Amino acid sequence: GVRERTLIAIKPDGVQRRLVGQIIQRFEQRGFKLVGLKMLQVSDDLLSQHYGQLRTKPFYPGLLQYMTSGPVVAMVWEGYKVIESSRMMVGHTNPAEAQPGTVRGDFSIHVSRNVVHASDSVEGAQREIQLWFKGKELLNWECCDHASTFG
Ligand code: YYY
Ligand code: MG
Repeated sequence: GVRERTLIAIKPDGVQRRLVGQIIQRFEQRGFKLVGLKMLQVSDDLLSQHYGQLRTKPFYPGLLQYMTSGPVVAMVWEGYKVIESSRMMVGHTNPAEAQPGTVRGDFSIHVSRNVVHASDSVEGAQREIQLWFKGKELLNWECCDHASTFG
């Protein structure tokens, strides 16, 4: 829907490689609305809930180590079909298979350092947003060109 929301997180490699600005720019430019933003050191507890379904995968220990190796920039973006659109903007999980023009296709070569997270479904997005953000950290706002904001 129009008010759909998704969790986008710039992973430690994205922060360390100074890609935060370029990634945010892509979502602003597309026309999505930023409704939540914070930088955090992710805890093992948060990660094990976030990636719970991957617990039995061989790459899981490495994934946890990577995701806790430095700060992450977590964001909630809102807009029409933002979940599907942002998955396309982020690109294939494995950067070697990601199209040029996607974040992973432009900035990454390996699945273990794929720069960014994006929720993959309506249910997943709701679950992840609740996990990463408190309700009061998400802000509703209207653009300065919206009639309701005119004085
Ligand atoms: O949603 P997405 O990030 O594109 O992929 P997932 O299948 O949810 O896996 C989450 C995360 O796990 C992925 O972004 C990198 C890591 N990973 C990995 O290190 N090696 C794999 N073979 C698959 C996933
Ligand atoms: Mg996923």
